[in-house]
Amino acid sequence: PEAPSARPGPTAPVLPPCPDSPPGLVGRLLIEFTSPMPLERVQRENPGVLLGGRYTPPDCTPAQTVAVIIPFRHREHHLRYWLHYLHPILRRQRLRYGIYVINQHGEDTFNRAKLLNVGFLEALKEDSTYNCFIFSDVDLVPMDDRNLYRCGDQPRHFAIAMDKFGFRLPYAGYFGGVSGLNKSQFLRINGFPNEYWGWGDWAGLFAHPGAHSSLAVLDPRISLAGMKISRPDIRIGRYRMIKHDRDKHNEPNPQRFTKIQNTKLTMKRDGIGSVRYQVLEVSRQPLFTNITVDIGRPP
Ligand code: UD2
Ligand code: MN
Repeated sequence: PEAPSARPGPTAPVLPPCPDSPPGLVGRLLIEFTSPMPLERVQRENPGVLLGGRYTPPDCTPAQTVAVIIPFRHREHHLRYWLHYLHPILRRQRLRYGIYVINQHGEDTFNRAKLLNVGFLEALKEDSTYNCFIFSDVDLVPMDDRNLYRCGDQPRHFAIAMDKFGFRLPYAGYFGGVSGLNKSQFLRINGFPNEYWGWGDWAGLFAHPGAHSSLAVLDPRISLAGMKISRPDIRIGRYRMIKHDRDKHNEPNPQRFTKIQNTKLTMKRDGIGSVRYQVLEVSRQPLFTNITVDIGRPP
């Protein structure tokens, strides 16, 4: 019989720290989105994941506790693929983690960045030991498990080589898709803006092709805070995005370019320190925690 090693107490063995490079990673992965993915199957395949989508390695003590935050509305079929692929990857990476799906209530304009702010605060309410926050689109799956979902001494950009961009970085300051900051980095940039409604938020302002060069400093919050983006090797940071049309109520925001230029003026007052919202429901599902939230609507 197994020893109750997970239970705290005077007799619980102290597990060694998790290794920097986890053994048992497989490298390049085959990722495809052809046949539908029933949630029951994903649950069956991930018995070690605890209620709410929590996981702790059984054989070592990780240095960080990672909250994965997913902005969400009406993408259930994408979420099932995401859970199917990501749980085994994160497990192999020997992470202590939790999955938070931040579901925007209602049909007003979508606001990805504000949902991410909500995710940061709500994850910390669930577990104050979270010290690494990874913000991921629901439709992005890494193609290589050596792309470690951890935080470092600079903000980390994970999704650097996407199939839809020909597996290249679309432009130098690109920080979209999947990115991670530790708690102090996140607070240093005052989180994300709450005022970018619609498509083209802070993290992905690559909106018009050809304008990339003029938008090369796209994450002014990070550079204004004196930090630099860290990235994996281009051969490892590869991703597949599930093909999709633009959602309803997520139209490109025509003010996105002027807004980003004003970041220097607005970032102190608009961010994690000023986010207003109302949590409508927290529900712990077998593979993730769903937090449904009313974030209001654009003025
Ligand atoms: C790009 C960026 C994304 C973000 C966005 C601009 C990449 C790979 N991704 O994504 O990070 O900067 O541009 O806002 O560069 N979502 C819902 N329901 C909705 C609308 C959005 O769940 O109705 C969520 C979902 O997690 C989705 C994410 O928001 O993956 C980004 O929206 P998108 O996938 O429509 O935008 P996309 O692919 O152009
Ligand atoms: Mn997408």
